[in-house]
Amino acid sequence: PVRFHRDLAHAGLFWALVSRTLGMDLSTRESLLLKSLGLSTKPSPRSPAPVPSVLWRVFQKREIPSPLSPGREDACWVEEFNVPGNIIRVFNDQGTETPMQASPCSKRLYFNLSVLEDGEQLTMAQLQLQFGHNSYRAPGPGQVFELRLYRAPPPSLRELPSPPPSRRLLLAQSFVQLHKSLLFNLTQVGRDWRTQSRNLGLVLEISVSGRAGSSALLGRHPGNFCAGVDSFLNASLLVVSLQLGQCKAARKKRSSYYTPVMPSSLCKSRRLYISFSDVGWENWIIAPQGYMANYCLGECPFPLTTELNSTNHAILQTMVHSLDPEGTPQPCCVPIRLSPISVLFYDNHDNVVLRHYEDMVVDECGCR
Ligand SMILES: *[C@@H]1O[C@H](CO)[C@@H](O)[C@H](O)[C@H]1NC(C)=O
Ligand SMILES: *[C@@H]1O[C@H](CO)[C@@H](O)[C@H](O)[C@H]1NC(C)=O
Ligand SMILES: *[C@@H]1O[C@H](CO)[C@@H](O)[C@H](O)[C@H]1NC(C)=O
Ligand SMILES: CC(=O)N[C@H]1CO[C@H](CO)[C@@H](O)[C@@H]1O
Repeated sequence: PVRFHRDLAHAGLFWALVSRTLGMDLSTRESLLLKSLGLSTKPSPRSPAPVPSVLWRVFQKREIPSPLSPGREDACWVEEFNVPGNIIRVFNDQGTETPMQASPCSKRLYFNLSVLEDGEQLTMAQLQLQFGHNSYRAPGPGQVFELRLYRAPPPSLRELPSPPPSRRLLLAQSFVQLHKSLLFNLTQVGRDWRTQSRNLGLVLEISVSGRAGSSALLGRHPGNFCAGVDSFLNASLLVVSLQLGQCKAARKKRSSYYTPVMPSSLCKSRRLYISFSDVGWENWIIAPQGYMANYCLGECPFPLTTELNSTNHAILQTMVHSLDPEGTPQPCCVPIRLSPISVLFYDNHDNVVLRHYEDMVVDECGCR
């Protein structure tokens, strides 16, 4: 007999394997699987951005836990940023249709956070501005770049004589050069976008000021500079969130990736490698390419021994089964200890996501 825990991702995978034999059609199987991974449809990235190096770092650290901190591995804590979380998304700027405007150079930024589910708690949001050149130096001596970030104002109605639209300054900072990459803490803004359900985006302004006079614009060709900055500027928002229901207490990582192969019909964990390309997911799952998921199979015969990790109930059930094989089934061989994995993938909007999934690997089986 097979029992399903449909809220478990692993059960989703197991269900897919079993349903193959039950003749369930492919699309139903696949949508069950995707649902258990928190996705509505199968992503098909159109113009996927490169995976940010910070996500590779977090992913690799989870794959190969540091020997310096054994046992300190907590799936719902992101060590790199020192915040709670089990999902990390990198949103690409979608405000690119509006080109950079001159005088002062300004650019609209927009990040669509609506993919965050209601149960997710946003624990961090960080804006990253990347400049293509290693640095832009301010045009004159004593001059600096002034970078201002505003919440975008609501769109003005054309019929009314427009008062200057109200926009709120979030931060203002000066830089002697615009470095390769600048990071800004937008955690509060990200939270507001979610709770007030009104995300109008941001306005980024870059100007030059300093000794040469506050009105000094960007050199002799402000327009050119702005066009240049637009083509050399990429904005993205890294968001960490925590889905409480999917967090279990920290515990030890599985000790080995494989279970010994011993011919036996008794209940135990069997090796099963799930390859994401076998299920046709290789174009949106970035890493891993597959993993050792394992499964439980075997008899739970009378008399049950302690090796079979049986409960008192299971022991009684085998006794009744031995007396009445027709009326009472044997106990089931089921997972009793599962461990998590992390998956790096593109979601339905080409954002890069690193998500931690509980209960993806069978570590131990038992008769229940
Ligand atoms: C944000 O994404 C959702 C789908 O997740 C979509 O329905 C919505 O229209 C998007 N909003 C904007 C302003 O693009
Ligand atoms: C911006 O992103 C595009 C697309 O991923 C990439 O080709 C380009 O090199 C990036 N530019 C910078 C300045 O990082
Ligand atoms: C970022 O901002 C949030 C909310 O204002 C604050 O709680 C958090 O400590 C800040 N993080 C850093 C690294 O400064
Ligand atoms: C949870 C538990 O009791 N696990 C045990 C199941 O059986 C194996 C094999 O005897 C033990 O190693 C586990 O500790």
